[in-house]
Amino acid sequence: MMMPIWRHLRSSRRVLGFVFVASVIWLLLDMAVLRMSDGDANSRLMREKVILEQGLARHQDKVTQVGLGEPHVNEEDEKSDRRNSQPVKLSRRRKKEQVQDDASQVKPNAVVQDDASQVKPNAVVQDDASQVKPNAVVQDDASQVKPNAVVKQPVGLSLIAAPKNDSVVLKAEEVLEPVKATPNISLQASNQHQDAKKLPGKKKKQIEELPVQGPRNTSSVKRDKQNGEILDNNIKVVQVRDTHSVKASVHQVLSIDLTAAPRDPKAVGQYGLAGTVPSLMDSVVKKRWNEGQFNVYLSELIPLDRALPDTRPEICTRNMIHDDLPSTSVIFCFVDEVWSTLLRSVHSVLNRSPPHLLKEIILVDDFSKKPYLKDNLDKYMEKFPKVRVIHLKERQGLIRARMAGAAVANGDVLTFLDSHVECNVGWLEPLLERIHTDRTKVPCPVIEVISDQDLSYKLVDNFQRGIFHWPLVFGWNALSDEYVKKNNMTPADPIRCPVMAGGLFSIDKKYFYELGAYDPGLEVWGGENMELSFKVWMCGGQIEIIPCSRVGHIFREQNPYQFPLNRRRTVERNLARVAEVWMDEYKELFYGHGNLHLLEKPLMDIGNLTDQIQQRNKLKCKSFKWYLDNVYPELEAPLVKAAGLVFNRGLRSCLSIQNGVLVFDTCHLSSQSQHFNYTWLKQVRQQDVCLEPSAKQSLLTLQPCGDGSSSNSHKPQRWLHKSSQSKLPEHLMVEMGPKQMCLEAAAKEAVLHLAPCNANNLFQQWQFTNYYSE
Ligand code: LR7
Ligand code: MN
Repeated sequence: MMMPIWRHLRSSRRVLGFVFVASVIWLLLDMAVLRMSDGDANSRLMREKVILEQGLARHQDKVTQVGLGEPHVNEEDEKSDRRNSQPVKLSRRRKKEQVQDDASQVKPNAVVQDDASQVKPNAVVQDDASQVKPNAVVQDDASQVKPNAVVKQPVGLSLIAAPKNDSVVLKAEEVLEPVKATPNISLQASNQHQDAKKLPGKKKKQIEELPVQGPRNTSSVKRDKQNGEILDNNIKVVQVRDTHSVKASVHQVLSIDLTAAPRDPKAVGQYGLAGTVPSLMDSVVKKRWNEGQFNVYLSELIPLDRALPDTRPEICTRNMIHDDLPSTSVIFCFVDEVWSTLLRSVHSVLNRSPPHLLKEIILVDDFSKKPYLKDNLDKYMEKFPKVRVIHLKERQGLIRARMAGAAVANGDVLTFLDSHVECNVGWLEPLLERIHTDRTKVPCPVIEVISDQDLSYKLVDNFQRGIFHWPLVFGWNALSDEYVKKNNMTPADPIRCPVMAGGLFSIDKKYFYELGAYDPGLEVWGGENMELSFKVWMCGGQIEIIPCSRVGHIFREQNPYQFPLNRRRTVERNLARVAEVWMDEYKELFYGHGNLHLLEKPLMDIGNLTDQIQQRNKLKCKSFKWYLDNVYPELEAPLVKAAGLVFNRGLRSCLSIQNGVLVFDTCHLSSQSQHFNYTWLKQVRQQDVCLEPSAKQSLLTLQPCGDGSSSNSHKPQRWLHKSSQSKLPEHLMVEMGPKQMCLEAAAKEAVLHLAPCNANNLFQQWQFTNYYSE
């Protein structure tokens, strides 16, 4: 009985042995096929990653020589490159040491590397995206883009690998304040950051100017001499150190950069250096400036795939990333964007994103007028199957244009970018990693500066966060040294931001829709960054800047496109919608800081807000007070400008309401009937009643307080007091028709009336007990 089983087992063993040997051969063959495969960059990437991991797992130091491939070659070259290439392509930019500024070496007249001429004049794909929001008419659905379109798949993919660290264990860490990116890593921050010269940032503009969001404090990036030497030898020497016990589900951040070995190292603007234009071209530069409100002429001289200095804090290159990150759709919306900058933006994504994470790039043309953004663009992009172009049939403004892009996106995550950016090495994974950790996180890259003048790429100061000043004006603010020290922060740790800049961020697609996306009532430009930030924070999410993700953006002094209505009014109206929906009683601070005119409804109709308010209630979002207390406690936000007793200097007694009548009384701090507030809407009020001049005589009455708008005839309740605009700051001044009148205590009868303003009259001078704001 036992024998047959034993024999059977023996033969099974043989079978097993055979199976094992066959598997090994199969595996080897498989690897060979994988290596031979000239398939997409994705499999190449995976292959190289596998090899990289194998190489790293050998527990011994070794030196690998790496040839630098060209970033863009044709298919034949690509194959031969593969045949000849070293099995492991590792490179590591020696960016930190021996930094040398040799911008002077850049040839001013380098050839423009725009290869649009090579584009095959192929069919233009047209379809309509039925999912797009009501008004956003979409013409083009690139999901139908021909799969066999010619793709110039760049080779020379190089994984910029840093030594792995044994002690690294990726933790699904939760956000405490401050956020620690990689809690178990303690490595030195990049010298480049520490050494970089700090250039004085441009001064913040006044709130009232409603500026295009301003430039940032930057340090100029200098040319990497080491990199230049490497290029000369065409060889890179990379130290690969010991590593083991890295969890199977994570890998070291991929630092893909197909531009790492540029074809023309001397090209204008190469490595993010400043470009120069011969002075005889000044007039052309000037003439073409208005096309984009930056140096459009120079931009055309710079390669579309120029290399950039890797500006990440060095520690970032050691970060561990989950293997199963969500994929993303990158959405660029644009109106009349300059050709070279739009294409440079797209190429920077294609060249520096892990292909398996980049589901697609969606270009939303917001009804541009420039002809080159129509067929030419479609044809150019046919070469890149991942790129889809959507032409809106009407101008929607950037907010609804983004929603049109989101509506047709197939990725798990939406990544929005402005259309004049350059994504830097390793930019994408750290963003997606944060969402993978927690889908309610909304990560933003560090936004670095591409100069509007010379298009140089400048890194910005560390530890900057996005904030706002009244009345909802975006700004940057550095975390204090004490804060950084106290919390033991490294330059790679995520930074919690009260608000985002607006243009560059990733968000889980489902979460974006759960939040109700953007308010579609926001027009053209502005305010949507506040809206999304408040919505995210108050409804349970978080906005963060991820220092290991860096993207350059051309900061401009003016918008280069038309606003269908006046720019200022458009932005004010958008902000008023945001304030009305999200800011509760604090909206008065928004109006009070120079926006009282927005309350005058006949002049400014901010539209219907029912859906937005319903959405907020549905999500049971927290109050604006909670937001201020927990997210942005540094903001000065007193609910009233002044409060307490209202003391008359002449009469030396205090205003009081007794039996519904205004009288004077001996001042008593404890007397509630003597307590008044001076509000942001300029009302002098006690509970719900407000001081208001009677229509006919110059006497005073108490009236229910209005909402501050003139439409319900409560404009007379506005009193000017302690105003910088007033020459009589101690007075309480009110507009009576064309003239201003002042509140005066009649000396004898101790009653109130209005009188022509008189600077020296003490009976017209008033003092509240406490002032919270000038
Ligand atoms: O009607 C329009 N339709 C569009 O498609 C108007 C604009 N756009 C496009 C435009 O082509 C561009 O790609 O929208 C994008 C943003 O417009 P910009 O570049 O004129 O804006 P900005 O960089 O001056 O402004 C910042 O604030 C805006 C407020 O609405 C947006 O949020 C921008 O995305 C945002 N940009 C950034 O956050 C980059 C860093 C700036 C800072 C600080
Ligand atoms: Mn922009």
